[in-house]
Amino acid sequence: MPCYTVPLIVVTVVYEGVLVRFFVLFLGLLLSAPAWAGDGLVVEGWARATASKARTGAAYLTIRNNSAAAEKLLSSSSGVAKRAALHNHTMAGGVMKMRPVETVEIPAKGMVMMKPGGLHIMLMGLNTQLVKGADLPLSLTFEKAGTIEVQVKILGMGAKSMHGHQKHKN
Ligand SMILES: [Cu+2]
Repeated sequence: MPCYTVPLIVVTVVYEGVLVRFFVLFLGLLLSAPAWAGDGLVVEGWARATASKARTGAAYLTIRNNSAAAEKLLSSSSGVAKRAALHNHTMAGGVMKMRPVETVEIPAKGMVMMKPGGLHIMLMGLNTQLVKGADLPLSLTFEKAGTIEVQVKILGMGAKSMHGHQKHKN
């Protein structure tokens, strides 16, 4: 079908950029596949890139609980930091404060989404820079699922003033 072939090539050339972008997007989707899935839990997440000398960082998880029983995130740790503590931001007297939280409950058939300004995993005593594009290893201990190892993508630094982490005391 030569009459179809020529327009097809033209269309392909014109849309090549778009196609490449779709391909990259598709790859991106593949890369952003859940960091861990099993036992009714699906864990995804990201961390924020840090400056070279930074000693603290933050990671944010989205945890889906597809089971009929509530689950609890009890603790976290990372090979690249002395501590990886569960933290939350709360408003106290009109001031945003960071507080450690004991556990993070993920309701049955529900989810928890950590995000800047809210729940996060606070990385303290970083022994390496969190470089954009690299993976951050996290070890997460759940009440029922036990300890699982995940790798989350390190994204750009974004808004630097979002957290008061610089003032954070270990
Ligand atoms: Cu924090």
